[in-house]
Amino acid sequence: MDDLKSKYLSQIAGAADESALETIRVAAVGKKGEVALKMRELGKMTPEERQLAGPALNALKGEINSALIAKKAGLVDAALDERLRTEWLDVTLPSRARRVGTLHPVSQAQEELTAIFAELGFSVAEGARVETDWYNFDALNIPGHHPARAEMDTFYMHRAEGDDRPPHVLRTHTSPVQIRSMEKMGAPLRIICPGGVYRADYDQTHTPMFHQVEGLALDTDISMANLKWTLEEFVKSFFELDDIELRFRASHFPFTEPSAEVDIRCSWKDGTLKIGEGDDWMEILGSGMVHPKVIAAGGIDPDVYQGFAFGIGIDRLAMLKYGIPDLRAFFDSDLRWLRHYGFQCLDMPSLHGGLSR
Ligand code: 2NM
Repeated sequence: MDDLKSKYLSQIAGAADESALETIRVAAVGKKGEVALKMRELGKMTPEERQLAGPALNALKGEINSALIAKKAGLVDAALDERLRTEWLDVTLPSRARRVGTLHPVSQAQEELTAIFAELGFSVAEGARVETDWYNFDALNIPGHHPARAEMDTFYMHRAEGDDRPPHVLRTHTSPVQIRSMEKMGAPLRIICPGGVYRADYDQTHTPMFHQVEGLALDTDISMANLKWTLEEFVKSFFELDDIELRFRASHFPFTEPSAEVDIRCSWKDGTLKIGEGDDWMEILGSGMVHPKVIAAGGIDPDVYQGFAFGIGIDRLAMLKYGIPDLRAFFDSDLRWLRHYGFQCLDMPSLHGGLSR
């Protein structure tokens, strides 16, 4: 019995896991285990022998069972310790950036320029992309016969059969939003209107849908000087340059008088464009003092209020700032292109946080 006891207690002590322990349990104290076999021999003993062997076997069974229970508890503890050691997690670590998609360069540029103009006191106004011809053309001093209507390559929406009203158009610029804002909010007014616009034009540098931001500042004492300063501040901030030089070239738009196209100083060396220095100029936007007829169309008295306006192509700004060579790739929805040129969605640009990190 002492042999049995030392054999099983040492086996139990050496068991590596719960299944080894179970094998030992079955062999030692199971129904057909060694202790049970010994108990069956009690019947062949004399009463005196049995009186000694019976309690001794019971005690052995109890000792083995106790050892099994204690060992099992030890193994469970060890297993838990091992899990705690290997599955350890530092919950104070920053979360891992997970790519669920990227922000399109046009959206990134739009967020950046919105942050810049917000700092200059401009709020954002948005509107529908389907407009009446009045808001898209007439209110902007572009009457029906005006060549600008044809030049704009407008997309016209069909009216129902027998409906003789003029057709709706896909807006060719975001100016209709500015007219509607003048009607709604009156003057003084400082807004930018970013968004998609449409012109029937498709080649290397034109897509039928592109993005524009137009700005409008109306007050009782606005001049070209305010326009010039505002645009210089914007261009400096957007391209993150301390020194930029703008060139205002006389131009013509139906909705502004006087009008100016604005160029930025740049250089082309070895096929790479550098903005802010060099001997070249590149046109980046159109601008001017809002035509009195346009102010009146917005329901505001042009004898009291005057203002400046400007229009910039967001897609081209994005190409220039992020070094994207091909405009048409902007609208291909190619995931590899988006992963390459896209921005992290949660990195919202701000002047204090940095525009494009
Ligand atoms: C440009 C150039 C010059 C412009 C005018 C207006 C409005 F609605 F206020 F009259 N918004 N934007 C404007 C002026 C746009 O784009 C090249």
